[in-house]
Amino acid sequence: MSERIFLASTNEGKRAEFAALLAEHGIELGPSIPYPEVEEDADDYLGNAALKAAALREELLRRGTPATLFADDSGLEIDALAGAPGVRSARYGGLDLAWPQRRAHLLAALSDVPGRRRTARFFCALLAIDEGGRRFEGFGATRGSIALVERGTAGFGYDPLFLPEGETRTFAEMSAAEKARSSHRARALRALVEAMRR
Ligand code: ITT
Repeated sequence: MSERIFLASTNEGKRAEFAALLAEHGIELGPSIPYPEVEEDADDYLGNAALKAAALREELLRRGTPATLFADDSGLEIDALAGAPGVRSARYGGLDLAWPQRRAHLLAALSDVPGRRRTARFFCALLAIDEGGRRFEGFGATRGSIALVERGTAGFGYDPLFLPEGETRTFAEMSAAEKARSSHRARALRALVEAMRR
């Protein structure tokens, strides 16, 4: 596969994680290329990743610079909320909420749910398109639970609330390298790179 890959994402947290994760596979993350805003209205993660990847591919073709690229669609699935917020994780509680408010909204939704019933998983779907238009997929999940209060300042999004299984610290209390050891994103990327190198 190409040793450089472009990412279709507006999320700086994801971009930072991918730069480090890709380097472990000997792949460079290409610079951020703005692409027209995508309405992520697919029913599932892979469908939304495909919409973002297609938008960036179109932009690269329009510029006359086709290249291998990929997109990430991910989310937090909470068992006590029947899998919500899931594919709607970025919009949970309303599009205009700042992240501290969104996390507070989630904690409020779980206020009656005791620790042992706060099980959850992070899920990540990746879709890549190479220069020739071939598509590749990779999926990854990490099981854990939702903390009673938020803790930590590292990472992004729901990280201060997520306790990976077997850990006493949230993802936001870990270094990037520690999170990468068990993250849904690291697992999905491993599967994607394997599929592309097969
Ligand atoms: P792009 O679509 O532009 O990539 P986004 O933030 O909208 O950025 P998603 O549509 O995939 O991304 O939404 C997934 C949300 O789930 C995202 O906003 C995060 O807040 C959350 N999420 C996904 N992975 C996470 C992680 O590793 N840590 C914390 N939160 C995560």
